[in-house]
This record gives sequence, C-alpha cells and structure tokens, in this order.
Amino acid sequence: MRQFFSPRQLAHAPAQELHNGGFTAYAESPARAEQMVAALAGLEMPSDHGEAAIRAVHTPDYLDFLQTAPAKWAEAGRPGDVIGYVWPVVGRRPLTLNRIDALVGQHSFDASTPLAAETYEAAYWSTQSALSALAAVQGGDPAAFALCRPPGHHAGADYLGGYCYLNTAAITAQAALDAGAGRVAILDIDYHHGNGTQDIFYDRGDIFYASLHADPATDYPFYWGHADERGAGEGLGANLNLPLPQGTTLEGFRAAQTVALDAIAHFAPDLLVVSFGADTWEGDPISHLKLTTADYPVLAADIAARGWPTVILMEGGYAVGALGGNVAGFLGGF
Ligand code: OKP
Ligand code: ZN
Repeated sequence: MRQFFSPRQLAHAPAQELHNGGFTAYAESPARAEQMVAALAGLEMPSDHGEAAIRAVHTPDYLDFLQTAPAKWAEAGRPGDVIGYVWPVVGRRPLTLNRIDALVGQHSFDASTPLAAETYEAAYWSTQSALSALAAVQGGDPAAFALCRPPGHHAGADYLGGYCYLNTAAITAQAALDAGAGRVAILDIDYHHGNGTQDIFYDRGDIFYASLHADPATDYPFYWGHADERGAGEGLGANLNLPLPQGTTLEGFRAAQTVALDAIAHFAPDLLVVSFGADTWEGDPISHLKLTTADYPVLAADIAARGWPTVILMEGGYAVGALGGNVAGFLGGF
C-alpha cells in the first residue's frame, strides 16, 4: 500500500515535558518517525493539499494561536517552548485575553505538549501526509498509510494536548465527507482515548467514532473515554468507547475490536479511518497493555477483512526500537 511522510514533520522537537511531577525527555521525539522511516520501504512525499481541510475542523482563533504563540512566548522573555500553567477549570466564556499564559490555557488541556516555533509546520505536513493517503484511496486504492507525526487524536477543534496539535483523523474524515462521502467511520486503536476526535464529532451523525483504549479511570486522558459517552443530539449512538483494563492481551483486545467493527458495519461507512497507535505494545514505556509484535498483523487482517476503503494514520507508540517493526507488521497484515 502507498505510504506518505514528509521530512518537514521532523522539525518539531520539544526538549522536555512535564511527566508525573518532573521534567523528562519528550516521548514524542523525531527519533520515533526516523525509526519508522527506516523500517518502511517506499515512503512517498505528500502533496500539498493546502489549509482548507484543516480550517474545516479547527477554529480560526486556535490556528492563529498555534502560529503566533511561540513568538509571543519569546517576547514575554520565556525560555524554551510554550507551555501552560493555568487552565479555565470552571468552564469557558468568551473572554478576549491577550497574555500568552491565558491563551495557552484557553487552547490546551495538559502540560505535556510544548508548542515550538517549528510545531505548526510539522503538524501541517502531518495533515498533508494524511490527506495524501486519503487521495490515494479516493483514487481507487483499497488502503493507504500516512506516517503522521506529530499525532492528532487528542487535539480538539480549539485545543492541543497529548502531543497533538492538528487532528489528522478528524481532518481526513471531514475532507472525505466534503469530497462526497456520505458516512465515515473512525476506528481508534491507540492505547489512549482520542478525546479530540470524539469531541469534534460528538454531535454528528455522519461520522461514527469507535475507540479501544486503556480505561480512563486509570489512564490519560482521564476526563474522556468512559463507556457512557455515546454522543449527543444527532450523534447519539455514533460514539462508542470500549475501555480496557491494563494488562489486556490480544484475546481481549481482538474481541473488543470485533465489537467495534461490528458496530461500524451496522453504521455502513463509505470510508474507514484508522487511528493506529503502537503504544499498545507490551514494552511501551508509558503504556500498560500487553500486545506482542506478532499480534499486529492479526488485528490488521481483521480490519482489512471488512473490505472498507481504509486510510490508516499513525498516532502513538513510544518504544522507539520496536516501533518500525510493529508498524510494518500491522501494514503487512492489512
Ligand atoms: C499521545 B498518544 C502521564 C503523561 C501522559 C501524554 C500521553 C499522550 C499520548 N504522566 N502524557 O495518544 O499516544
Ligand atoms: Zn497513545
């Protein structure tokens, strides 16, 4: 299958993140992408599809923030990358604030996602890789892969978080609808719940979001991903969360994926977008599921067997040495 990646996605390289009370090396490093590039043969450069598909998902204020906050941060005399320290827990009302720290609080939900001057460019090309994979499938290929990095599924319409800035899966799904698809399903099999994707489409009936993830009662992002979040309004019933206990192996994961695939089959999509994370692997340094390298082809074959045109997008996976093998295994199984 065709696979897309731009070296411009490497420019984003924050030094550190706040993790469990201290600063540690940034887990979502350029080395992740470099290791996947080394393991995958025949990666192609994405075409530039422009900003329209990004603007169809993210708000103008947020996109302006992503592009101007690093300079404001430097003007305020701050060292390093933009990072928040105050959030509007009580809820948001339409305040017009200018101080950089207030803007960060309005447009983020964690302190583990630094924003650097190079971030927008890298995130932009991550979305172009996704849109190029979509174009391949629209052109008749049964499936295509985008090595998205930075990842996307935690980013909402107007917020960043979880190493994500632009929601590649949401942008791809919306672009498919705007190009004429009637119904799009998103299957999220990253270790973490894709809160941004869920939020963006929560009240939409034309996009089905199904996610397998570590139970948010024990795992990031905590405030989303619970089984009772089923969508709202026209979207009621078009959101399916399948939280899994830490330690889940192939047996439990595969059974849950079958539940998700059956629900998607009932929805009858014209296109499937897969948010694929390899942080479900047993050796992942920040995660606690127990999939083995041999499990990825099995899971991918189960998805492929449904026969939907499929765009596969990379999300997480932090065991850098094993990442390429796990991704190649998944794509090979598909
Ligand atoms: C992004 B993706 C816990 C820090 C959590 C954020 C994890 C983001 C994962 N102390 N850091 O879904 O793989
Ligand atoms: Zn993840």
